[in-house]
Amino acid sequence: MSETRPRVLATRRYPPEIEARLEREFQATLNETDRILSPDELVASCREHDAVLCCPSERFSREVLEQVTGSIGIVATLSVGYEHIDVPAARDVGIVVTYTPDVLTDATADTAMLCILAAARRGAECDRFVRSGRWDRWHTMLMLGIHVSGKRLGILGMGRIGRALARRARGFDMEVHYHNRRRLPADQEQGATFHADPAELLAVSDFFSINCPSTPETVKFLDAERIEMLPAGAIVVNTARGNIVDDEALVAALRSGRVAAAGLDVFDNEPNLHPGYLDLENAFLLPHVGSATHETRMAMGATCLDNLAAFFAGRPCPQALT
Ligand code: 8YV
Repeated sequence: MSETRPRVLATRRYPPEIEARLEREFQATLNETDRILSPDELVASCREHDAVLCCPSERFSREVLEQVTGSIGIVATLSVGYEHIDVPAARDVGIVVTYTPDVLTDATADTAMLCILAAARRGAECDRFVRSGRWDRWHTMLMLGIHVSGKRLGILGMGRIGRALARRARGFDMEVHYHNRRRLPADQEQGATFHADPAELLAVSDFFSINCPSTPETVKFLDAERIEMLPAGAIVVNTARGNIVDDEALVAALRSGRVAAAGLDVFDNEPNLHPGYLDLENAFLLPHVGSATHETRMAMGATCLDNLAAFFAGRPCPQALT
């Protein structure tokens, strides 16, 4: 009997449990080497499949979507960010797009808190110091950092992750301020102060955390001019997308001390980040691990597979963007 299960292209390696379920439920094409497909390879491969499970490493531009629409019915991205997919174009050509909100909120907010604490208390620098063998005695001025409790945290983007970070920050006795496209209702604001003008948020942010999506409006938001609006010696945290920061400007501000420290999980053009960050002791750098816990990655994979299953069963996809 010929195989009738839908053909799903997995563009990257996914956790073994997720790939096993993919193979049980679908005719899956796995990417054993995890090599990132070129746009041409992506189109060619998509044309032989009914669905694609992807990551932000694959760009589904209008051009790509228009070429694959005859075969691919659904693009399920293992991410909450979807700037790599032209969603209006997908809608135009009738391709369903699903993503993975909610399940990664806590892990990503934890990572933002990690960045706040590590940047303020010189986490990575202390670790490097101990390992280097240079720690010969304790003294009163050893590795003094910046106090977190009582400080003002400015959050740019008060969506699910921004709000989860605000909850954590309140536990550290921080005063929460935010800017968002829309002011939140009081039950979601939980006492945080709304600033309609982002410049006002910057001016009060002892700690400034980027938690908004990358959109044409937010790309290079934190540039030299806006860095100047921060209080002197502020700390910058980014767990959203690298291109929201102007790296040249942030590197210069970290060098001069205008910005005291930064905690960064994401970078423009990652993994080829601006080389200026690499020799800065006051930059705490992570390799885009915001959602990287076993539990969260499993939940993200399960969300993608549930959406694929719903699509092929003719049911509405629970996390559809189109
Ligand atoms: C993931 C992310 O690391 O969800 C997102 O938008 O950036 C991260 O959670 C990445 O998407 C893995 O595919």
